[in-house]
Amino acid sequence: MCESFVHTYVLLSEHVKCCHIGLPTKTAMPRGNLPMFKETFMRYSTTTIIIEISRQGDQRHLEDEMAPSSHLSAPIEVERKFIPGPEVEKSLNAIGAKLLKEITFRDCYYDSPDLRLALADYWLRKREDSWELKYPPQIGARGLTGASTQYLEVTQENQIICKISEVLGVPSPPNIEAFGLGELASFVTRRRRFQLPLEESSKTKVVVDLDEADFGFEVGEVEVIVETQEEVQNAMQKLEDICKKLGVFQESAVQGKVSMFLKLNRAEHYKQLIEAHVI
Ligand code: V4E
Repeated sequence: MCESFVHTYVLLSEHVKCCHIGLPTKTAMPRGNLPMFKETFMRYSTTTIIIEISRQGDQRHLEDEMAPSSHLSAPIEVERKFIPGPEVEKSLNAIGAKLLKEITFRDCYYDSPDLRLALADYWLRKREDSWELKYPPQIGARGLTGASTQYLEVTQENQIICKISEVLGVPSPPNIEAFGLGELASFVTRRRRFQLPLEESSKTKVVVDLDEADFGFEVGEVEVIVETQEEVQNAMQKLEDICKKLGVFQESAVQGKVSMFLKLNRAEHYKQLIEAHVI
């Protein structure tokens, strides 16, 4: 239950109207009636709730995150990593990929001393000045399937706090720093992002990132974003086909930057995560 998030909405509104499957639609709840509001949503917290802030005429979606062990419905990032050979840029050109941008950023990953986040496959990082959390879309499942991964990525601090406090089993603090987590990894990436031409009859954008980390490691990644779990399998097949077209297909999973950083700099942590089949 994420109280701070509920507060934000309730206190902003004069009347909070809620529509919910199984609830009478447009039930008006007067400002300040937090106990009743909470009780109602605790009982009906498994599907989407729409909260309408009547004074602002503003409609927002508050997804199932209010249930203690549920997930937000955010877009799913489906990715496949590869080792970028010397020919990969030529292959990208040959299939009509366009360089979208070149960026450089520092990622700092944070965790508890006993790696409770990473062991649950939750990855909290600060990319430059912005917090980001990646975690598997299905509760209790890993993000890695075969050589592809699927993760949700949330960037709103209140949502990140909810998720982290759930995983750590602690109350939500006022900000992310107050969890008191330590730095797990820190490195700079130079990224070149390419966009592949849209296929006929498909709206799915495919991007390829070529990353160079400052500790002397290079990795590539093909990525698509999908909206639902039903689309993940097709997306994984698409990534496999693209890797084959680019001549970078490898059957087994390719290590990412964090994994390699830990191998080189935090051997104990690396061993622990390998043994737990998280990386
Ligand atoms: C998810 C994850 C980690 C966090 C870093 O994620 P990654 O996609 O490798 O980083 P990056 O910089 O490409 O993020 P983006 O900019 O695309 O959001 S560290 C380990 N994992 C899990 C994991 C795994 N078990 N296996 C593989 C192949 N990748 C990631």
